[in-house]
Amino acid sequence: MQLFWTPASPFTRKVSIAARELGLWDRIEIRPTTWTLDWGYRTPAFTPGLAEANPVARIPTLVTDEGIPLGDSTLICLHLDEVARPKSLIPADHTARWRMWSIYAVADGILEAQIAMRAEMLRPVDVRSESFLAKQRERIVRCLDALEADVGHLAGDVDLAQITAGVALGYQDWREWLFDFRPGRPRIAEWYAEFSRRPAMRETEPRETPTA
Ligand SMILES: N[C@@H](CCC(=O)N[C@@H](CS)C(=O)NCC(=O)O)C(=O)O
Repeated sequence: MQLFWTPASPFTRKVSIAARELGLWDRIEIRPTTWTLDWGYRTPAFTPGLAEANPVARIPTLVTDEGIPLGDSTLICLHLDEVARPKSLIPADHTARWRMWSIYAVADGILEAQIAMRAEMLRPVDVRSESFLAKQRERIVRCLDALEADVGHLAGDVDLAQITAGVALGYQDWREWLFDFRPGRPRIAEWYAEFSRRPAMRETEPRETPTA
């Protein structure tokens, strides 16, 4: 398997953690990609091979052992989970599984809002939309409040919802233009303090992506 990757992307971090938790990381060849800082508002010069594998030209993109490109982190996690069986990050029980996917979608919504904000923050200040940024911030607040209310379901064996929530909270901490999620949310603050100690979380702490 080959993974088009950067150290900054939260969607890529999700996949990188899932692969580690499933014991598959060593089976993946990493294809580092570079991104010029204008990627948020114009087509950048793509790292060779990325757009050829995935015309959407986003990361993460995984090329499976069969040569099938998968250009979406959820699909990649599903693929890795299938390859790793009997290990799994998806609960077997019907209700637990759909509870997990429900929380996963909320945490993934935070990632989408964070990356939409990142793209907007990369635009020149005079064309940046404050109302667009505020809308994303309000979405993040709603989703964080939902995670706070649902923290009891972020328990037990590690799963894809826990991983995605951990990545979302980690990104919130990393970017200085995002707010501290902890005030008023003591339960996810405590949960994250514990979850972020996992080796897979420590090994994937975000760093700036090279531009060339
Ligand atoms: N839904 C996709 C989102 C992937 C995504 O937005 N990736 C960002 C980096 S975090 C990207 O490659 N952006 C480049 C662009 O939009 O040009 C997933 O889950 O993989």
